[in-house]
Amino acid sequence: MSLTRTVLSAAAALALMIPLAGKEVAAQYKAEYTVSTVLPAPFPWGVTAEEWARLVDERSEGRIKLKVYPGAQLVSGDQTKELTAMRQGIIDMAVGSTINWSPQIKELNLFALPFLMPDYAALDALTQGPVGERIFEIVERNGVVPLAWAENGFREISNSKVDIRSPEDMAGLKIRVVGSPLFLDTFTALGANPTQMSWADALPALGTGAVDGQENPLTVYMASRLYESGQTHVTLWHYIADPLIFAVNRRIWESFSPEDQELLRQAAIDAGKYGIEVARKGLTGDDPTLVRELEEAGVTVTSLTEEERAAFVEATRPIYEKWREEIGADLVDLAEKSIAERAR
Ligand code: X2X
Repeated sequence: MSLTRTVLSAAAALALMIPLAGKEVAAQYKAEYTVSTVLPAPFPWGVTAEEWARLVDERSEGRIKLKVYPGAQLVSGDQTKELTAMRQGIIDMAVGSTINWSPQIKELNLFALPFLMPDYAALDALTQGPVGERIFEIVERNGVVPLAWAENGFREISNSKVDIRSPEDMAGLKIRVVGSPLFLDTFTALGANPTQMSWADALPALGTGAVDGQENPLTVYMASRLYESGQTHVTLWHYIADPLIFAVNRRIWESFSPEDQELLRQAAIDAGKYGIEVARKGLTGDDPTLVRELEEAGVTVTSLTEEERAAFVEATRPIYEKWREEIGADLVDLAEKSIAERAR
């Protein structure tokens, strides 16, 4: 009897499964996947994420829908919680900055080592070379699946008080930084007074003068119109650059068919390439339009001579050495080697 019942229920289960198995795999997919970013379009970061969503929609013929949630709103603006939330499945996907994920993945501090990367070729040598591969393995070990690189950009410093040409000029300046310990070390070593806050809190703090300055790519400075918040002194010191990583929660990733995984990955690679072009537009030697626009907006733009730059490098060297150990000397060595051998 009990055997019959078992057989019957097994048959019933099988009968239930058949229509499922016959259906499109897509039926198991979510109607929409959340994609977290900090900055929205028209910032290059938001543009990059939107392009990913557009490509995925187009290439899947509407089967897979990604929806971008900027402002780190899925973690109430607390951008340094984004990775953890994605790992836990509160967020499905993200296009995230290495800075914001570095409190959880210490190796990502590599990109925030002061004056490690002198130019775009150096940044590319890291993300597109063995360092990038190793970092993706580490990210994957940390519970999310990385797909491709994009870019926020080289971070320049602005403030409301002085033209910064030397670390001495930064004495006592209250500078807003992201909530990542390496930034506190760097700005303290430079004699400034760093204060950690999210980007959401930074804008009002700059507006009221509660803080004197901030550091972000010029694209971010311009799109946020920081010159209207009294940030009229900008120094182009290119001290660090933050790449962006496209990533997916592991369980969500595994729910996709291999073909759709490939579709998502290729769309991320293509959106990343496009996003990097957008992030660099107007900021290269061939096309310095963005720098001109800053000057036209009444901003004093300071470029450093080799000697002036050297003083900043020297002042931050102990921090670089301290963090070499934190990040892992092997990885930093590999990065230095990749940069020394970069194609130019
Ligand atoms: O908070 C910042 O400075 C920003 C927008 O650049 C990042 O999310 C790293």
